[in-house]
Amino acid sequence: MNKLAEISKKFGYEGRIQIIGEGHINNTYLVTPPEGHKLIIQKINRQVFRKPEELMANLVKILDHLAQNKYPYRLLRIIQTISGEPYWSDRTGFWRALEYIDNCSTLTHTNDMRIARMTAEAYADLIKTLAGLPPSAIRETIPDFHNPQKRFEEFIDAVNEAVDNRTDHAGSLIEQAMAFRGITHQYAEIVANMPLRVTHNDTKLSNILFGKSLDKVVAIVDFDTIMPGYVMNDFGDLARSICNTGREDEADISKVSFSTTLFKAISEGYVSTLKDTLAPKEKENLLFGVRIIIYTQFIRFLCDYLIGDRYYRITYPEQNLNRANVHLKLLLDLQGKEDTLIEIINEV
Ligand code: GN1
Ligand code: MG
Repeated sequence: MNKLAEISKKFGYEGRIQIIGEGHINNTYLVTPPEGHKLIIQKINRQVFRKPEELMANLVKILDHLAQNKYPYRLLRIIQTISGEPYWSDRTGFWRALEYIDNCSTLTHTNDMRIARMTAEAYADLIKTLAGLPPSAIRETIPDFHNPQKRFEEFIDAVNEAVDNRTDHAGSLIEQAMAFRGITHQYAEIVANMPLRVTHNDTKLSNILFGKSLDKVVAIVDFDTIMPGYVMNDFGDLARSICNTGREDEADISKVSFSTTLFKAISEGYVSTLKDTLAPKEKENLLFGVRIIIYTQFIRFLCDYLIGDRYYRITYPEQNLNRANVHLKLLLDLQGKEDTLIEIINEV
């Protein structure tokens, strides 16, 4: 029996197994039995999530909290192994299973204001419902995940340890990453007295399950990086994902720009949902969150390209270079549109 079928059996499921999802880190499979419910099995990447047991303990707490606090979307139920464990761990890896929510659509990209707004409202609803869960109750699944200063240090190491002739190839990107470095100091000042709360930390469009006809949000998925964080980072990553007029790894850079109309849609959705939840300092720095997350993602992709693609899954050789390039373009475009964006965010 092949390994995946064997793992699936540990959770009491047998059936057709296929790879699904858009994730860059974990491996996700769908098990379709001849009849009855389908199952998701995931192999957690232990290089990235060093303590998957803590990740699972977080997940249990988060799901419980949401279930008990009128969370308006469906939750992914954890499916235990037949011997009643919340996961299966062996020589081949750390495996967990989740209930599959059928009849949904996912998107990696949109130019529809309604979808942008719905997505923003959903991620804002999550923040709102998690507001009652103390950050100290949740472990950091990846330490310094959104710490731009740490990311910058990693980037400098990557420049020094770069493989092949990748520093030549990425010369102008490296220069730009250095030129924007001041933003990491600004971040440190801003977060010095910013409230910590429990945040999602990976608020991209593809982590939303919509109804088949894209009429509503059914569920938010990928709770693995839910941990103590700053709301501006969630808003920033949402903007990075939704407002990009191109794909995350767009090779034709002329297709990439930061859409102010989509920004207006997500700002309205996010702020209207959270107006009574957020502190003034959190509201004031939402736009800074966009800048810092786009910068951080830029150097994270660049870093991985330089060290030889060891972190993110790639499907073709220069994908991480493309991803970095896209984020630099977004950062530059954002700079040019700063006044309009300030106006939009102040208005909402
Ligand atoms: C990774 O694996 P996935 O696709 O859920 C990454 C996020 C990035 C995202 C970019 C643990 O998320 O931080 O924003 O790629 N997750 C981790 O698409 O590094
Ligand atoms: Mg993720």
